[in-house]
Formats: sequence, structure tokens, C-alpha cells
Amino acid sequence: MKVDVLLGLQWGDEGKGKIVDVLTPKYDIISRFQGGPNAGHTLEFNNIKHVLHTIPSGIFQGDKINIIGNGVVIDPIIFKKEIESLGKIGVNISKKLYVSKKAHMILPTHKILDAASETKKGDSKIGSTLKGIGPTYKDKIGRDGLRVGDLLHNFEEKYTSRIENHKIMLTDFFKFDYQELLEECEKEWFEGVELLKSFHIVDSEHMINKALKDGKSVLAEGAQGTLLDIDFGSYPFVTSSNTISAGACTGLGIAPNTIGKIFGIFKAYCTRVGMGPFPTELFDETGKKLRDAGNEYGSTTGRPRRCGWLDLVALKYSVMLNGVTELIMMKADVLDDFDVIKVCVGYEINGEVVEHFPFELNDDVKPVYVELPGWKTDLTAVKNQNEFPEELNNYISFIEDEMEITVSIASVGPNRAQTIFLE
Ligand code: 2SA
Ligand code: MG
Repeated sequence: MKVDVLLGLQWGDEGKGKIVDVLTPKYDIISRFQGGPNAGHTLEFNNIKHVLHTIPSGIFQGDKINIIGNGVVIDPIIFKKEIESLGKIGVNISKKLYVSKKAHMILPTHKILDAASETKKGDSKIGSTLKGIGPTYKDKIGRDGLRVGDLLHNFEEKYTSRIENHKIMLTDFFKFDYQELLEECEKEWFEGVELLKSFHIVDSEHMINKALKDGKSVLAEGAQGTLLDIDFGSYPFVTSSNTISAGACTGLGIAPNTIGKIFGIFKAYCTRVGMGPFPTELFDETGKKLRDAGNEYGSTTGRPRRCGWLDLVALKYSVMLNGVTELIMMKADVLDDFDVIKVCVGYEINGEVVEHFPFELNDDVKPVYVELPGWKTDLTAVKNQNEFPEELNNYISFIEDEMEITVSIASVGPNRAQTIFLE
């Protein structure tokens, strides 16, 4: 069997959580492969909204196995909160959640280092979620990290040596007052660790490869989005992991030839949260209208998201990097009330129009738009594709022609039921 990968093609918040939840019944195992609690995967059913940060979005559907892969970074404090809030709604996951021994831990000082680094950068800050993602991956790559498997042997010793190093950095380099913050969260951190240790801590690469051999199917759930990829995103305004499909191989320990379908998710428009370039960003009433209609606020931090028109130059780049085999278009309903919908099909840079994603997206990049008629119809009640207004079909066809890939699902609202499978 194969591993199908589902990932975001824009700057995150495309709606990955919802679609993973919808597709979960078709799979035996759902697995996260990168990122950490910077992610906010929102699912809505039975009129209740759930936001997941570390736990895969397959957790709500029956007894499916959910794995936090080696490429993920875990904050025990947030992990504990997630488990507790799932417990409150009666979702007991102790038997179906597995955690990789090789996943790295976010230490209390990693979060403080994130804040210290952002403060030091001042106006050129990344706009990180302040969850400690950058410092944790820095330690991983610098070969100084602490892994979940380390919790099982001589943990205190390893923990103390890491923390001591971080304290020196905070004092000497960042001149950052950390004492109070550290005291505040250390106790909670250790409580989280105790809870984490009660879960199945496994060699997940062996587990997943054996499952594939035994005929089990796997869905790998991406976090953030392609344009936040550490190598190919708008560096340095990116996250610290490989968010693209290749990241599923290193983040789960699976070979490239085990990959099957690659579902690329995009919103019918664009959003970005945090700093960094965004060519189609709208600073006017239209941008505000998109934010209001789409309820575009960070699901981890609550920050208002920047909004703009769909950018096909960026989307094409993402499709290329990921080898997308099927497109999934989200939040079509947010565009219900627009007379005209713009789509960016090129960038004008110093008087020349280009159709490829450039090395640097700076202020010289001006979007070139085509205008398509809006559908002015309430899509939220639509039950199947036959009820789609002609303008929506045209919008989808336009994107398919440009991307040379089929759109297989269009989402018209947050609920599971508002998911239309296209013929
Ligand atoms: P970090 O925290 O070091 O990974 O931040 C680096 C950049 O990556 C962006 N980033 C995100 N962008 C969109 N959604 C994310 N998840 C949350 C959500 C974000 C939130 O689902 O809404 O609640 O604010 C996410 N995580 C990281 C981040 O904004 C920086 O630009
Ligand atoms: Mg999100």
C-alpha cells in the first residue's frame, strides 16, 4: 500500500484539518510529519469546533491509528491541553495515538528563546507563533535536541544540560529576562512529559513501513503550507521545517516510492499570518470583506490573517514542488458575495511580466490579474456539483486549466457535510 500526502499549497490555514477528517474513513493510519503546535487544524462537526495543534486530525473517526511522526516537534504542555480538551468531549485517544521516539521536544526555554529572538529582530521579526518552533529545529539540526525517546533514559541529565546552554544564550546573547517565564512553565512542562510517557512511544518508521507491507493505507497530514517551507518558501519569513511532500519522507521515515496520491489544498483566495511578502494582499475594504466572511483569524494565536486574491503564480510553484496529483479547493463560499473575483496570473517585475515564482518577492512584484464574474449565490446549502452556479464551474475550470490538474473536492462551508466531491 501507499502513503497519500495531504498538504497546504499556500501560507497555511487552507483547511487541511477538515479534509483529513473527511478522508480519514478511507485510511488505516493518519500521521503528522512536520511542524508542531504552531499548527492550528480546525474541524467542525455536530456544530462544535475543534482545534488540533499536535495531534493528527484523524483522531475523531473511529479507531483509526494516529501517529505523531519523527519530523514533528512536541510541546508537552500543549500536548496535555489537547488531550484534556479531547477528553472533555469524550474522545479517548490513549489506545489509538502513537508518538515517534525520534520526534523532538520543545523545551520551556525554546519558547523563551523564540520570544527573545523575535524581540531582538524588532521590525524584521518573522511573526512566529512564539511556540518555540525555530529554536527547537535549530537544536535538532545543531545536534543538540532532546527527543521523545530520551524521556525513557537518563532524561533529567539531558534536560538539565540543554536548559543550562539555553540560559547562557538568554543571558549573554539575548540579555533576556527569563527567570519568571521559566518558573511559570517548567512545572507544567514536566506534568506534560508524564502524560506523554503514558502513550505508545514507538519506532514509528518501523511501524509505518510494516503497516504498508501488511496492506494498510496511510494518510500523511501536512501542517503550515508550501510557501512557508524552510527551503522553498519566502525565506526568512518561513517556518523551520519542510512542509512540502518530500518532508513526508524524512518526517515519517518512508521511501519516495511509497508515496501515492498528493492532495494539494488551497483556499479559493489567499491568506497569510505573520510577516513576509504577499503579492496579492488587499489592504482595502475587499481585504476586510474576505477576512470577515472567512473568519480569518489565527486558530493558534488569534492574530488577524492578511487576505488577498488567489495567486496562481504561487500555486503553480507549489504544485510543482509537491507533485500534486489532485487539487482541493476550500472556502469557495467565502467568495459568494463578490461581483467580480480577481485571480493573479503573473507578476510584473520592473516592467516585465513573469509567470514563475522569483527568488525574492519584494515590493517590486506587482500582481497581474484576470477578472472572473462572481456567482452571487449562497453555496453553503449546496449538496452536490449539479447545483453549482455556472460562474463557480468556470472559476474551477480556469484554475484547472492553469494548473493542468483536476480539482477533486470543493468545500463550501466548515462542516463535514459541506464537502462536495467533483466528478
Ligand atoms: P513559526 O511559529 O516559527 O512556525 O512561525 C514562522 C512563520 O510561519 C507562520 N506559521 C503559520 N502560518 C499560518 N498558520 C499557522 N498556524 C496557525 C493557524 C497560526 C496562528 O492555524 O492559524 O494561529 O497564528 C502557522 N504556523 C506558523 C508564522 O505566522 C510565521 O510567519
Ligand atoms: Mg491553521
